[in-house]
Amino acid sequence: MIQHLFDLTGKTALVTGATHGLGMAMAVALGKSGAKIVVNDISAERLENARIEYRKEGLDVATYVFDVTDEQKAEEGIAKIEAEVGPVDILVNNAGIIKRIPAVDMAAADFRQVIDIDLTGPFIMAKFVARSMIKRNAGGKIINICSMMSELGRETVSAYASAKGGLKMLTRNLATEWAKFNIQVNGIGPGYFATSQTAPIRVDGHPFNDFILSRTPAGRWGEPEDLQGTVIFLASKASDFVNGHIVYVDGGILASLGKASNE
Ligand code: NAP
Ligand code: GCO
Repeated sequence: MIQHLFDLTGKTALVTGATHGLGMAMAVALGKSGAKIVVNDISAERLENARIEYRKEGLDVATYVFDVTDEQKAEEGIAKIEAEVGPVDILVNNAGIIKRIPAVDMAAADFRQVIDIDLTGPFIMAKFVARSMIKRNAGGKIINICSMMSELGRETVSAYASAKGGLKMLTRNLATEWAKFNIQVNGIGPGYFATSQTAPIRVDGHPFNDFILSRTPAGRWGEPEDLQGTVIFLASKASDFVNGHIVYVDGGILASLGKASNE
């Protein structure tokens, strides 16, 4: 059956920052497609709470707490996962933060922290996972969670846009470097999604909420479940000849100039 192209049975998928939000939705999709799920986060408490939520979805996940920006802890964490759960076949670099601060007011330390978590962290994780894939001659899938800000700027998110723009190019570069090892490195670029990260700008009546509803041709915020088909595609055999591609799941934002306010 053609569905075998999307079957992840026997695979192990590691999703960073997946105690809620987009990461959890993607991890659930990969788990329901047959993969063994490993969830990372920076908070042991949120990992424990998330385990309960995953169980409600019928998934018994493994959890590992470490900071993706800490190279030694990340290397140790991945080694522990591979020893206790099994080799990582699929990595989803989902962990990320945003700081909404006007550039003229942003401290370099704040800028650096966003770059560290949103760009350096994915590099660190991809490096150690790919090192193992290459050593095992196993191939694999690496999926980086990019953003509309990989393509567009907007006020107050200079660090985040720089990180996510860099993550698009890191995706293309690693795809180039590792394709010969049968490792496909791609990205997902979500539009504007209803999660805790966007909660402050999504409240009813908030000007940005109204803006996004008019700027998105689909006329709604994305729901985390809207990413599930795309992450299964990029994690499965179905994308074995897809390299360095960012799949934008944005309700049409990047396709559209937008509409006049009186339309
Ligand atoms: P979120 O709710 O803020 O979740 C981010 C997750 O990353 C949290 O679980 C957080 O852990 C974890 N995290 C933060 N720093 C970490 C670190 N150093 N090491 C390990 N984990 C860390 O965000 P989201 O809305 O689900 O977004 C997930 C990803 O999609 C992010 O990369 C974001 O930039 C991207 N994205 C989001 C949207 C959107 O509209 N929501 C659109 C495009 C792209 P704690 O909660 O324990 O701190
Ligand atoms: C913002 C939002 C966005 C989304 C996402 C869009 O403040 O503009 O948080 O950055 O999180 O990245 O794709």
